[in-house]
Amino acid sequence: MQAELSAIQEQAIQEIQGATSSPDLEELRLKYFGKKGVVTQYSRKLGTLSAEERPVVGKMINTLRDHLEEVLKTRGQELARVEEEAKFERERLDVELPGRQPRRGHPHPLQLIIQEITMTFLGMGFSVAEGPEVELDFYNFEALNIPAEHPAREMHDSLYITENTLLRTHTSPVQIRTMEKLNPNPVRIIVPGRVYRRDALDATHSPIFHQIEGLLVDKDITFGDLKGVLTVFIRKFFGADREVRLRPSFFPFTEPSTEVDVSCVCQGQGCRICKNTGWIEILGAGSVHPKVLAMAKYDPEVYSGFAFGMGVERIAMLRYGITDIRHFYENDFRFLSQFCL
Ligand code: FA5
Repeated sequence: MQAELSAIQEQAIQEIQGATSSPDLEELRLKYFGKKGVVTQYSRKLGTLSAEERPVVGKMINTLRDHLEEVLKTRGQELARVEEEAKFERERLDVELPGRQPRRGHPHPLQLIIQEITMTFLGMGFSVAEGPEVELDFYNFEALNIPAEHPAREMHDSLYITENTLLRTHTSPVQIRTMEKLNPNPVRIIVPGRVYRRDALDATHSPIFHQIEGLLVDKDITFGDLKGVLTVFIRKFFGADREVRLRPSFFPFTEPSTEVDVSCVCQGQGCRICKNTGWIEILGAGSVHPKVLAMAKYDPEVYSGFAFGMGVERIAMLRYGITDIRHFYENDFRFLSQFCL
């Protein structure tokens, strides 16, 4: 039996030291010490031995058990260390790696233009007013001296919601709404906002675009004040060397009316931007029509004023040299990221 036990010990040590993982080692532990394990079987046989043999064999089995348990423990520790190292390697985290930067947002180029224009007028004492985009026919047309059947309604291809409500075709209705609110105080407002027209989308037209309206109403306001304010704005926005030109025009809500041109960067040499004219049209304006003042219950004998309105997209196109209005709405990151501050 001693020889048998020695053979078992030799084989068990070989197997234990050859184990390559903790589960393999556990299997070997069961093979030798489990309920039906090799060493366990020998312990059970002790009862069948004679009284002289029993202590001798019992001692041999105990020695074998102690030895194998020691070898199992040592191998178990070795494997645990190797496995832990492998786990660390697998899960290694480089805490010094620079993180992924979230992409920073920035204002849309149209917002940049609106902000810049608004700031210029705030500096001249104007304040910002707003009005609804879904507007009553009364404010969009009637109160601005554009009665039903007036040919000027055709200039604005409108999107009606009901017979009486439409998506505003310009920011001018805010003139009336603000005058109603502030009456009889003076008015000095700038109105940035979105407007809607049944225009087909092309390089210079969009069915949804932005305008900035201006309105100043007080006593003794003249056409000269309009020219002065617009000249300050244009030189600040386009450059100190720019000239301003007023051409006669027509709007039902201003009298007299004018279209305002700014001299081109080519300084009259003629270029593609100004179509070789040396001038670029940027806004419509005029003295507030007495009928419009009266509609908002300002006495035209006492009060006078001026108003102007400009298309933000067209001004942004001039400022940034953009040749197609559609770039503003397509949200192409390659385009938008050029306006990152
Ligand atoms: C008006 O809308 C007047 N309310 C402006 C005004 C206000 C005049 C106060 C006098 C006093 P007009 O229809 O011309 O005017 O439009 C003003 C500007 O909006 C145009 O000069 C142009 O720059 C811009 N615009 C007009 N239609 C479109 C469009 N479909 N897409 C982009 N911009 C447009």
